Amino acid sequence: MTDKETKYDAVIVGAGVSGLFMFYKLKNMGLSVLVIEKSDELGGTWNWNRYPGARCDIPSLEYSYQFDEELQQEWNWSEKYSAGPEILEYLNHVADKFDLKDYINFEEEVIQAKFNEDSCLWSVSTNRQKYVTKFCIFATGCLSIPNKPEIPGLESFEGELLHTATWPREEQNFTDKNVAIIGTGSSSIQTIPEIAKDVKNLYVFQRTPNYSIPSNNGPMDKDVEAQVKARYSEFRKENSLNGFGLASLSDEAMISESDLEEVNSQFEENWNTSGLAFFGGYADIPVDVNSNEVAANFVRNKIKEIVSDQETAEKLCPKYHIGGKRLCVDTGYFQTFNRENVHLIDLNASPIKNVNSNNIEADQDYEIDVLILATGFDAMTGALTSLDILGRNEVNLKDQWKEGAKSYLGLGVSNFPNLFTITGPGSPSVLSNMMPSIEQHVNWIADCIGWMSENNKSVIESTKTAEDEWMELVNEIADMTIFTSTQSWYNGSNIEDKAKAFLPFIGVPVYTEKLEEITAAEYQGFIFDKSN
Ligand code: N01
Repeated sequence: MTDKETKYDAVIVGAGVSGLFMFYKLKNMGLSVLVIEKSDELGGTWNWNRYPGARCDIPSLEYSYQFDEELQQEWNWSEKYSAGPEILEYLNHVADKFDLKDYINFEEEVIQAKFNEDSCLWSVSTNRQKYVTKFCIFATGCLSIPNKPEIPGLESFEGELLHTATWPREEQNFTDKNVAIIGTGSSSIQTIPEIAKDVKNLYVFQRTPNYSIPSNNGPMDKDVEAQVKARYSEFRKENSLNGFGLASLSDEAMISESDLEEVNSQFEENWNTSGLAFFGGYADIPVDVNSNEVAANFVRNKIKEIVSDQETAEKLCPKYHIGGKRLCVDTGYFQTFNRENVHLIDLNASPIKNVNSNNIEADQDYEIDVLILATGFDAMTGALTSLDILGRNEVNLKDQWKEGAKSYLGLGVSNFPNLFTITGPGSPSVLSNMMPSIEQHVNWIADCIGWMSENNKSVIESTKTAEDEWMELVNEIADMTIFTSTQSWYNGSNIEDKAKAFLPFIGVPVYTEKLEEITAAEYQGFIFDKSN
């Protein structure tokens, strides 16, 4: 660390989808801004998760920025759902078009951010140097800290050990190799059909099965693209009025009020067309356990139709409410279990006893060359609690959040003045289309900073009362749904020692309405220039 301290108006941590747009906004406001990025490339999620089959499960025409009309008109996606490399290409195009790259400090890692109560400035320390900034903005993502669970004997494995969330850039050659994969969440469900094509044997170690809906992906329909582009802003607006902020999730019909035969035929159509939107096909799937069970049963029956071996099919059928864990979208996942070289191992019946230099011991010994961890993330808070972020009285954010993360609107945290989080806990984030949710937060933060400047305010901070009441509301809404009844990364259940608290705000339109009300009331719940 050098003594050199460079002063900025804002430091943005992370150069993914949110960091790039945040930088664009503040740069255009004439602020001095630094972006610090750990990797040597931009792209966040899409830079790190380069496993075969990585693909966005939100349609390409929705998973894209809307802040610039020329950008959204000029970019053409090749498929209905974009693969990771194409999204990376798009983000690089955005960075080039708006001249963002030269201002990003790549391969620099933030270690500590500390608020100085006398100067009301943040000191941000990295592996290279120290910066001083008025605003500190964490654009660190909701799913960016890989979960590496303790698996007995893992350290003694001598083959190739990979994690889907830190996949190497070089192409991996699995031809004729015995490969094991632990975990069956979205990442695994996307990569298994790809990896299975080349390997000698693929051993899938499953603790909990997942519901997955076929993506029905294909080349971009040029007519659909033209129709959307002709009315892009209305299309975006309509989507933002749906519960999860996605197109075609607005059906008002209830299973509880419908004829079951009709429901099943509608499900059949949704199965063949909709992907994630399957969950929104009926308005009561997220809130009524009986209706949820009808949808869950439809998917279980599909699994049993697709998978030839009924013992395997039964193991692949989830027993919890559909949607309780993040719904997955796949390209031929269940079909892959009909291949002779793919084997499902149920960890509930026979847990992993040990990993040795070249095998995994469970119900039997599995000799392997490659072990892939597809074990997910320390979601929503991990990227913030893995750093030392010190606020007033040097309180550490990780200590303040020990009993559960609390944030006001997912944007600000009490005791942490002039610190903003993009899609933080308590905002729709992971239960919405991340792209517009990110844009909503970035626009809000930029407007707030502009408003502060116009109104001679130097320091903004949310109050503890506002934050407590907000998180109560988050939980009240969640308790009306099936989301809290399942162990998932939404509520911290996947990480030992993490507080079990439900973190996303359910309902994009309600969230937007509240955010607008609070802003119109001159940032109600925030205080400005609090004396020390
Ligand atoms: O992670 P996960 P993911 N022993 O947490 C298992 C987004 N995403 O990387 O359920 C054995 O879902 C764990 O088992 P269990 C998307 O939001 C988006 O797959 O805890 N198994 C589970 O099966 C997604 O939801 C896209 O019992 C262990 C798996 O590992 C989120 O990222 C694509 C274990 C982890 O599943 C996370 O998905 C991919 C252990 N000790 C991902 N520990 C898009 O398309 C954990 N597991 C945008």
